[in-house]
Amino acid sequence: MAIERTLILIKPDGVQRALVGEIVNRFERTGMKIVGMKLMQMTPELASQHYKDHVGKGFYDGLVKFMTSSPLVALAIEGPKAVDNCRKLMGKTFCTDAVAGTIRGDFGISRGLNLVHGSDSPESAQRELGLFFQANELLEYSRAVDAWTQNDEDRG
Ligand code: DAT
Ligand code: MG
Repeated sequence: MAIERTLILIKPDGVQRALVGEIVNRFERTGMKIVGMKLMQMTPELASQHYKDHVGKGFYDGLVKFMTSSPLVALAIEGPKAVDNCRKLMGKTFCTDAVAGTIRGDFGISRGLNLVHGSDSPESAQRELGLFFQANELLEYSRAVDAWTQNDEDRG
């Protein structure tokens, strides 16, 4: 299965609500690997690059105001089909639509305050990871547990 990397952001509401550990755990416990992680504050410039596809939409100014209002945590997550797998764990865009068991369904009750961002394709993941991380901030390392989480071809 293709090993991918994806960008996850724990948005300002997640940090303010002290849900960083809980949300990291949702991704980590699947067996996916954290290959980059930092607490940072998003600038309006970074927001406009990150959300370039939403520039000009009605919700854009509110989105940027929210995303730049307080620190966020950027994560680079690696694993088999990491992009879709992370989106599955996050749930639907608006917490009001997200089902129980997903991050947005379990921890959110609003529309826009939806706790997490996750890249929506391997191409956007590559672009977005480049916005948030320098090349030397993304680490390559193996873990003993990888053999138990990623390799299901020779399990007998
Ligand atoms: P997602 O975060 O699920 O990938 P998106 O990329 O379509 O969703 O939108 C980015 C963020 O913008 C989303 O997390 C919340 C906000 N947003 C999107 N559509 C919106 C809308 N119609 N009204 C208010 N906020 C919206
Ligand atoms: Mg999106």
